[in-house]
Amino acid sequence: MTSNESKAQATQDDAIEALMVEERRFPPPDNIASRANVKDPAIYEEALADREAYWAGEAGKLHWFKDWDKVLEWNPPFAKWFIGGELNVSYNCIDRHLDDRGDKVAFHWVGEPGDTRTLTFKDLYFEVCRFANALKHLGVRRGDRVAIYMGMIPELPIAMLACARIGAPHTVVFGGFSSDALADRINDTKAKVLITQDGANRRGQVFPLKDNADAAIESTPSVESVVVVERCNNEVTWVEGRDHRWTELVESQVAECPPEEMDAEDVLYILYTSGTTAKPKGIVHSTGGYLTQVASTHRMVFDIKDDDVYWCAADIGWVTGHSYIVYGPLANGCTGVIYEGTPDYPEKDRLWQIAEDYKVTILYTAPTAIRTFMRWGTEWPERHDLSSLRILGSVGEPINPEAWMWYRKHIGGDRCPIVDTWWQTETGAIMISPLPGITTTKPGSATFPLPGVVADVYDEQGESVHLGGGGYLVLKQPWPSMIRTIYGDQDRYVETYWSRYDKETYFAGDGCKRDEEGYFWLMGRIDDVMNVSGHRISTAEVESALVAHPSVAEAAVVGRNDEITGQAIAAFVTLRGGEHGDEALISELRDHVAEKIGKIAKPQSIVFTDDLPKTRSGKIMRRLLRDISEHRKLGDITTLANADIVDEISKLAAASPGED
Ligand code: 7RM
Repeated sequence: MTSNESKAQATQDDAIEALMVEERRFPPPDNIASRANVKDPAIYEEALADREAYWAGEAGKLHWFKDWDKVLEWNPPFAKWFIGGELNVSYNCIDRHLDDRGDKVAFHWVGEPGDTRTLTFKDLYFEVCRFANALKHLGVRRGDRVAIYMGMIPELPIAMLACARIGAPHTVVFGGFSSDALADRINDTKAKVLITQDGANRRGQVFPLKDNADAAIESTPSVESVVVVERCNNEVTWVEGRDHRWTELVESQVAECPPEEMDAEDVLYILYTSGTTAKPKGIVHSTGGYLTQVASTHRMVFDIKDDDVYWCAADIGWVTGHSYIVYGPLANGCTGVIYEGTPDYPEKDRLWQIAEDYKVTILYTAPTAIRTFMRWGTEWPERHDLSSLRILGSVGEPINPEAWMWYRKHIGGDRCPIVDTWWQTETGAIMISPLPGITTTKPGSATFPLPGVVADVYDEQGESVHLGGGGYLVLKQPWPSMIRTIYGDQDRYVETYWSRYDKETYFAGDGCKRDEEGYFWLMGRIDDVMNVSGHRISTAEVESALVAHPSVAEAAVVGRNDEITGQAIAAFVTLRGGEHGDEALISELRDHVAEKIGKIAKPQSIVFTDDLPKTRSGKIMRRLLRDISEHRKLGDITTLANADIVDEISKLAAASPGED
């Protein structure tokens, strides 16, 4: 990376200035390129020339009970895909693989305490059918909503697939959210049944899911029955008539349950995004369009072969788990790995142990996890044979070039392509990503929109910004797996996503720059963009510059109100391998940022901390750090993964005066 202070293109007109330049490039390795699922770059042109034909071709790889009459109906901002078509998601994920792959492993499951379970597609079929019948027995009918509040155990995907089988939209709530968060989501969907477990294993402790569920249900009149998986055998209170043990329920059910023939546009699920403020949004996903695009992108982006062992290490309660642990991989008949617990239990090499044990070939995780592994040091992956890996993926946040390089070297042995995949709960599936057999990657760039996806970067007025400039990411054409609405709030759907420019242009809310070669560089949420003396600077760039320093593992940067400059840059930094920071390191880091991107981006203050406040899916909560920096009363922190760190950071920040 080079310093680039006087970059001509970064004019004051840019909605967001693009300051850093990345020179490193990684073409696809021959062994991947020569046998890749997608080898011919002409696919981009072909898809662009006839998008509907392209997506119809992808949809045709699924099993449809009834063909669609029309590919797309676009009444902006409302899209319908594969109109008149009928299919069932659970049938596509399970039944149609039974003849050829009945005995193939669908999931290798690893419990945190060390117990394991293997489910073949045939096993999955029996489990899903029996539980689908159990749901029917509890009175769940097509169209009824079912809430799921569980940890990462096999019954979670089984429950989701059972819902899909009988046409009951599910809403999965992160096992780890509070009872209030659970109650809000149940009440918004008016779910009839809640599926949970006695407790969930988390870093050697039991997290009391059933207790939380009981507390939630006190204020959720819609819930008639609660299904409880016994996982931890912790003590729970029991309400006769309302509560049912999973094992007892399925015992009496037959292992056959005809799949409902669903309309392509029927709702598959509702998933709430933990919005930064106010009420969470219930993102509604469809059946046909959704499955088409998750299966298609999973096959292409991860280059899935029949003998792959694919591991998406996200939580199923996050959209990444829905699309790329459950629906996409199973639709492709792919073998997956699911791990119940935390990566540092019992030791910091747990993931590498599992990758070695199961000879994992594809690993998909988040930048926050990668930066945590960097902080723990290379000794942990070095203890294990990771030579089975062939492709690495990243999702959830901008990945700093340094983290990208570390991932490539220390996990991928310098041999695995990295696919940095940009997408959202709302997009349902990956939208911007390399294709591992075609795309030359650059560390930190999600590269290009996938075939069939039309993206652009706009300035304030809605003009496409010149190459080399920064602005706002937009999607200019509807796509099959797109959000259909916000549950119960159509106006908010239109207002949030389709009103910034016009009603045909989807506003993603992310800053983005494009370099001279047209590569997309995602720069984080626009609410996080700072304004320093009139320069619009993305937090992601300053964070990347900090993480490029050898002592730094992770950094979060926010703009704090400043009388002189409008905003001043406040940085929060965690150091690698238990290092401690002092005044000398603070000034070294400030100079380092100045050198990497320019004086304008020099943090005014730097606070060293052991951890950063993060959501459950690992996204840094910059809003909270802004509140801390500006000494405001802190808002709701219940959706935080590590709420205890907030106190510590507040104390440190109070004790640290800013420099000029
Ligand atoms: C899949 C997921 C969506 C937001 C999105 C971005 C950020 C996700 C990347 C990324 C840069 C990436 N769904 N984001 N992936 N930023 N590069 N590869 O994360 O709904 O939970 O979040 O996450 O800001 O808008 S999500």
